[in-house]
Amino acid sequence: MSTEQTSATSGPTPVEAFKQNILAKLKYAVGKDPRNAYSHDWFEAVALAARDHLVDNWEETEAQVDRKQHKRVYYLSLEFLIGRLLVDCLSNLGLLETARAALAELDVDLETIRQVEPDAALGNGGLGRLAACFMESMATLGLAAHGYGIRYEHGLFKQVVSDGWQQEHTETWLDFGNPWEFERPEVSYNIGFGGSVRTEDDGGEMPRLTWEPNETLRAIAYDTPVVGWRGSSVNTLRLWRARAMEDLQLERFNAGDHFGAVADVVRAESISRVLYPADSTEAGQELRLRQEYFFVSASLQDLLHRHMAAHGDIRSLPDKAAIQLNDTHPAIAVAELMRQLVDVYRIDWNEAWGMTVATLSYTNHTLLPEALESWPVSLMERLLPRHMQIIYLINAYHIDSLRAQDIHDFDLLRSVSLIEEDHGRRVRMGNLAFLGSHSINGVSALHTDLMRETVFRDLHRLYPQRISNKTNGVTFRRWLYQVNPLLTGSLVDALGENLLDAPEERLRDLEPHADKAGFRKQFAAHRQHSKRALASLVQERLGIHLDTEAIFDVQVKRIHEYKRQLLNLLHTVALYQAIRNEPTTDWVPRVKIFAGKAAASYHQAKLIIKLANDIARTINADPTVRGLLKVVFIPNYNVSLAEVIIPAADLSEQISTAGLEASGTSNMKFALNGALTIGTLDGANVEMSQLIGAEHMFIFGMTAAQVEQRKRAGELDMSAVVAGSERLAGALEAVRRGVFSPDDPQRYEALVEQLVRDDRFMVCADFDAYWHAQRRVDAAWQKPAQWWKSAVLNTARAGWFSSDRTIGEYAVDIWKVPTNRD
Ligand code: 26Q
Repeated sequence: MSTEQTSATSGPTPVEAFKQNILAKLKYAVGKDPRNAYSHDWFEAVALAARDHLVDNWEETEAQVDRKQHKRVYYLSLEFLIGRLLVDCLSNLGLLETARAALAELDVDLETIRQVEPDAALGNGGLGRLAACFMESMATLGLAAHGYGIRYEHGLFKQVVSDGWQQEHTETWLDFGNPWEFERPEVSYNIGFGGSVRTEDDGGEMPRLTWEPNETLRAIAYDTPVVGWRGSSVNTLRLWRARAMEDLQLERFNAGDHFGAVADVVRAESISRVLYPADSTEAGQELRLRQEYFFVSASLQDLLHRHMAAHGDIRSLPDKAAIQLNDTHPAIAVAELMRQLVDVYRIDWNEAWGMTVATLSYTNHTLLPEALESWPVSLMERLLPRHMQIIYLINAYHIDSLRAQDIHDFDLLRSVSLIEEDHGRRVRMGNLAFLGSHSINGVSALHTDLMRETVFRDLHRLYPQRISNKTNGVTFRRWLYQVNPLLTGSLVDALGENLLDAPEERLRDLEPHADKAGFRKQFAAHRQHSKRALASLVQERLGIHLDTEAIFDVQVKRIHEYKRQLLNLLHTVALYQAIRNEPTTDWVPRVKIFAGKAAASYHQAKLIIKLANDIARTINADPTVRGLLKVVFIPNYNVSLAEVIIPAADLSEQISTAGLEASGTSNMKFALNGALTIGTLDGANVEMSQLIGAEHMFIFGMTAAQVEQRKRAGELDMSAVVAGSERLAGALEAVRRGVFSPDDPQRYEALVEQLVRDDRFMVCADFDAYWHAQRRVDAAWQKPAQWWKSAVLNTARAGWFSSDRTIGEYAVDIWKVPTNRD
């Protein structure tokens, strides 16, 4: 790509200047000499040198928003799954080739030092990665946006696979420091917990209520710059770290209580110690609620402070700030903003409520009932007594207003209440976020429709204007330009350099190239290149050789029953048996690639990982299928591994039970890089099939409506289905009998039993349809002209799935802010 900065008319060349800056950083900031510098020292020096190039624009971006008094956007998220930043930063600044050349002159390979940067894994999966893509798109579109979250000392656990079982190891991304962050000790707020509420008659209309917490800690800001494409605007991701008010209780220490003297410190600082796992069974943990309130309170105090400094009038908040809640995780913001406005700024309740609703908006990411957050009233009362009062009051006013509108239906009132009465009294965070927001959105068309019909059916009837759809997207800078520079080069050659500035529109111009044999050949050659890179990673890490001429059939994502890795594994087993039974058939060589983490306490998911590894070991050791089928489970799936795997995929597995995957975002990344999708009509797959064309994908299986119908009818026993499908029966039987687990033949008995007797995720129900879709894949692969035409068209038609398009929609419909494209 030739997006480099041109040299000035005099002075050193950009490469020379960058090189000198790297050397200066290495010496004066890292304290190393080139002769004894490790890769990590070089990484740090380059990161610091790159950082210098964004600081001016960072200041300028902030100054301009201040000057023009723009409305600001605040994205509140407990997760930001950022990954590495070096190439992101260099590439958006147009410095990638400059840095590469400068390092080459120093005998250092950019690719090597790129690999030593740790992944910032401050998220579990899709929701966290979406937040990271959104941050980049907001900077690219020139929005005055801040991200707010927690600076976890330990991100998502590191997955080690030992004897086929997942083990979790602590992740330590900060061990060698973090050159991207700026600690701001002067930006710090008090955060309270517990205590009581004091009522005080100050002669006004209403008594003054003051929360008097019995525990207070501090939130300290750490800022990371987020550079937009071409470096034009630079936004801030502000992450909070928890600190005790005092590092040491000296009196206790002097009295000899050395551990007791630091107990408060440990307790306070545990709040930002570790990312909470996406595991609903642990959802009731007090620490999680503390994390949620901690970062919400710090963020709201910070943004209110900024608002008052810029505008001096709290009442203009809804005109000057839009706050987006990423799922219900920050939903306590509804009560906290009310508390700030009513108790601190002394705004009257009704006006404060109007301001709160006008400022907040909420994105829902799941319909799974077990993943909907709710907190025991008793816990709320103990930890956040004033907020609990406020929630009761919001609820009371709401129910009153419904009664005033002559709505008395008891079931309806119960379903829209903020308090769940059935399973012990709990606060429903989804309902709180809904009532406290002027906009509620789903993340794909299907998911939004289902939201209207299921979780928020009654609230939607009361507020039919509030729910809208904002289909997810991904940033093309990372998921195309950075991960696939060769393909990007061909696209630029074909369509011109300015493709890079508006790919969501310009990619379509690629369509005619799908009919050109020469272009298809280039496209396929780039895929070969990426497949070789992945094959060498697998060889290095697992000692397994992959044939890069085979179809690379990839399913990488969190392990979850609804995502149906089991369906893919059963297909793998059935294919294995078919190849053995019909050796004369002209089988198409396949490599089945799996990766993904299971929540630590999700036993079924961990068993699925073990099964994948058992199947892989057995099949890879069987000489009868050698060359036709290989299976690998690559440990520790993370953003960096995704960057290697996605451009190397021929086939993208998006096979969730219809109605259960809210959107999916890897589906978009794969299609953008030209993989063909085998998938159900679920989440954003539906829109992909409309925009890309179902004839360029392999769609199969039950629809969401059919799944719903089956569940309602209670038809989950699949014995008859299994009896009617020889292939399915054969695969299940092999797993049940212990063919893949001779060391423990009963290991998968219960798992198979459940698939047959209680097929909640429609694995057996969809098996035959999936098998036949896979045979269509084989047939298509055998017609290369057709396959690569479809591949090119996938890339050409994926433009709409850019997060720039998504953010543009949020900006216009929800936040009411202009973008630099307007
Ligand atoms: C909740 C309570 C307590 C502890 C953890 C959690 C928790 C944490 C993370 C619940 C859910 C998550 C993550 C959800 C998630 O990643 N959802 C995915 O969001 C993507 C972006 O919208 C969608 O594409 C995926 O379909 C959706 O599964």
